[in-house]
Amino acid sequence: MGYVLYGDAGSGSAMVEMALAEAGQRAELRAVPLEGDHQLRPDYLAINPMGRLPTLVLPDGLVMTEHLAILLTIADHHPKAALLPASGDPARATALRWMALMAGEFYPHVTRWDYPGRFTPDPAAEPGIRTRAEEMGHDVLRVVEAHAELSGDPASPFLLGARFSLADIPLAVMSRWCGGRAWTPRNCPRIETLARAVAARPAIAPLWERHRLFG
Ligand SMILES: N[C@@H](CCC(=O)N[C@@H](CS)C(=O)NCC(=O)O)C(=O)O
Repeated sequence: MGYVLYGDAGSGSAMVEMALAEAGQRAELRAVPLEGDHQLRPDYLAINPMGRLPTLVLPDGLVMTEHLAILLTIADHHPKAALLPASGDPARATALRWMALMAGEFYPHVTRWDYPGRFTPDPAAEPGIRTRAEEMGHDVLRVVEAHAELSGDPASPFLLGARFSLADIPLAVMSRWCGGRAWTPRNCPRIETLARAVAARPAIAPLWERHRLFG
């Protein structure tokens, strides 16, 4: 048995597909359309009780949820691909810092943006929740733009300079969400350079296209 990935186009499962592709791995894809809330159906909740995408089933049958844990596990399982700096390397701490920020601070705003009705009983309040989620997501990107060591130079575009790491994938993908396709190029040129460099990587380019992350 190989990897089995539950996901949907343009969702968090795109990040997992990209990480696997960088490791030279493929997954059997199982569609869980967010349209129609298939992620909340009992058969999927039995696999991922949070009702979220992605879920990755490892070749040994272990079920993994939470994209950050999944990406770190992929890096552990494929050490030859060197998807993250080695334990003890300060560059690893930098990569983990930005991965954790995107997972812990940015992703919750995506839920508010996608499902504002979960956060208020008042339908009239939903547009305001969505607007604030978008603004707060953008604030997170502004922090990365200003404080990560991003050069903005296409020759050295990544969070670790010229060295690509798994940390670049969530930043690139999430920079397209919550209105980011239009906002990020105008406001975060260094992140935009990183996103374009990630999108151009040979292993990732076809996935970036299939998940329709530009335009
Ligand atoms: N903490 C989760 C969040 C995943 C998440 O929110 N995924 C979205 C799709 S990008 C989702 O499944 N939304 C459906 C819902 O919340 O019902 C992770 O990091 O993997």
